[in-house]
Amino acid sequence: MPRSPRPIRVALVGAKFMGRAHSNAWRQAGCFFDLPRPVALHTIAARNAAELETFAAQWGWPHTTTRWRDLAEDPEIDLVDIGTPNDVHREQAVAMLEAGKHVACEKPLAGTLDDARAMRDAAKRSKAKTFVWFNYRRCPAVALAHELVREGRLGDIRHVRATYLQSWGGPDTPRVWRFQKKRAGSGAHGDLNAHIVDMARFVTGEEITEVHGAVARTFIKERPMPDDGGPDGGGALAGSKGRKKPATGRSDVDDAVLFVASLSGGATASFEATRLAPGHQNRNTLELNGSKGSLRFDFEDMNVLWFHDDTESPRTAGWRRIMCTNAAGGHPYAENWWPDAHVIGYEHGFTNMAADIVRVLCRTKPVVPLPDFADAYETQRVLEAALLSAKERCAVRLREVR
Ligand code: SOE
Repeated sequence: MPRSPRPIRVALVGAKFMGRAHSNAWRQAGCFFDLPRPVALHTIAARNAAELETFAAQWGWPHTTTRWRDLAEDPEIDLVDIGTPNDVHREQAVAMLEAGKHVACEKPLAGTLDDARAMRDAAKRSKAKTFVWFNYRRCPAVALAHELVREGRLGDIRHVRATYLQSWGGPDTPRVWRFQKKRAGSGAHGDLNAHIVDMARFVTGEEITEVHGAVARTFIKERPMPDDGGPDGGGALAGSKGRKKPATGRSDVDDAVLFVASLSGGATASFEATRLAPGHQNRNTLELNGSKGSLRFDFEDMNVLWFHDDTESPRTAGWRRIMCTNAAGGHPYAENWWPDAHVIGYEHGFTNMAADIVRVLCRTKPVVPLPDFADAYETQRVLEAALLSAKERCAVRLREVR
């Protein structure tokens, strides 16, 4: 009877929104993917002891600790997954890398470029592997876009148009950590532009070379303090409708950042992130126009990729709506989920990513490339260049931001 391979034992720091998304992903990966080694949920670490026990029981974490440093000292843990606010990514990731643990960290890599650089350098010094949860790369439609560009179906890329429009940041939303510069580093910019900058780099395979101009806005400067007694208040998207009116606190981060840039292949690019676009709940969109065609993606219709093949005769050319769920058609991840057009959702991108992390740890190929700390650092440089451009009201070349 062949011995079953030793499981990859995972620990997770953080039991809020990303704690749920990641717990689900680690639990589901082995169910929907035929992986070289199984995943074992080992320990969940979070600050609030009462919440922790409930979370552990609900999600099946056998061990708990309120001291995240315990994870570095536990020889039974192979990978530590960091799902905490941006300001503690560096401390936690560096400690785990120095203890020889593999690290998967939520995006953005960090709240500041300095912290991100320290994380990148710690990863360089370590033999362990690193990953950053840019989960939208693993929407099948985005992964297909990546493949089509690589196959040359768009030709030379001329324009990238990316937006990430949300609307949860209204005046009733409490001053959770995402509205505190010292915790988050920036607001919608680091939270949302991080995703679309990564997607643009991933799908085009090119780097941003210059930010020509950026504008940052904080429309709501005072927010109700979270009334749950904790320093961070409710989850990321918690509203406060109906709550008693607590004191207010200053929001010192952007509610929106827009910027225009150039890509290394010569394309123009525009990026817009906001938490104040009523009518758009999680509208993460990307459009590419190339010399041979165009493609566009909208996360709010996440199973579909629109493709226009401009080499077709004008008699039949037009936007093609590709439902990216066809296993026989080789759509990324389609064979792991449901029959054609039995669509998948937000959480499946995380499960796809957990499966690809296991594949990389077992030295097998992920379906599409996974961002490590060095890759995510390139996105962080772009975020920093845009903030500099907005602050100094000038163009910023990426070579000036190291
Ligand atoms: C809040 O803006 C948020 O939860 C982001 O932090 C996530 O990365 C995004 O996937 C959904 O919205």
